Amino acid sequence: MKNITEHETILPAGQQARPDFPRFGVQAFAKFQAPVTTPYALTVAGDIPAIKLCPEDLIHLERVELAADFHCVATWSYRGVSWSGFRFREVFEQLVRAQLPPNIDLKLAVFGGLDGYRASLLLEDALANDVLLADTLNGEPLTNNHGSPLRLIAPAHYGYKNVKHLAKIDLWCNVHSYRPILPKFMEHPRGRVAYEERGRYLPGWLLRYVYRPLIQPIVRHFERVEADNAT
Ligand SMILES: Nc1nc2c(c(=O)[nH]1)N[C@H]1C(S)=C(S)[C@@H](COP(=O)(O)O)O[C@H]1N2
Ligand SMILES: [Mo]
Repeated sequence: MKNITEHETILPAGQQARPDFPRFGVQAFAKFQAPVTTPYALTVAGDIPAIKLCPEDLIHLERVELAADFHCVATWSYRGVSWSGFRFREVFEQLVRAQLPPNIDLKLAVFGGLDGYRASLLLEDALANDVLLADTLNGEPLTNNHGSPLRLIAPAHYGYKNVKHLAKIDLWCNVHSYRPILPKFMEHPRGRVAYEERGRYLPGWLLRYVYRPLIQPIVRHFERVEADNAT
């Protein structure tokens, strides 16, 4: 098992630490519950012949442990969370690349969740050393709250790029082959935390003030739905 630690001592611009790690995201998907007993089935498609991957395919890859801070675009950060899983790069190089037509120039990876959520990364960003398909959080299998059975972890990118309940990865040659699920202004093509790429059109520092008041209502909404699900 390989270890990567990416814990920053100073929080990135505009971020504030939270003591807890809330379930967060698009409120329309709050009711979603991942099936508990079914193992993941990941379809890789797009401009390439579709490939289906299951846990038995990934188990042969090197398992990587990653300790990193998690930064939501709405300005909360949860520090020092530990994930384990497989590098997306390994999955791409060892399980996908061999099946590709020669000279194909893939540029974009679109990650889709079982709940209908999706987000994109430039393929170049997705192939970074610290981008994982994670199946554990702090040594335990992922729970529904944090994206069971498998989620994307890209710690250099805002939380909204870290797709939970991963079911599909579409690889495209054209970066425009993608209809964002979020309103377009909210989705930056890269979403890098270090450059405060919170959204398109508006500067990151301005979006801090737009998003920050939404944190508490969204966290409460997810908590309420979870309480209802439990009863
Ligand atoms: N499938 C799915 N993935 C998602 C979301 C979502 O609504 N559905 N929300 C995103 C957002 S905005 C954030 S901040 C993180 C939150 O992850 P957490 O619930 O583990 O804190 O998940 C991201 N991935
Ligand atoms: Mo977020």
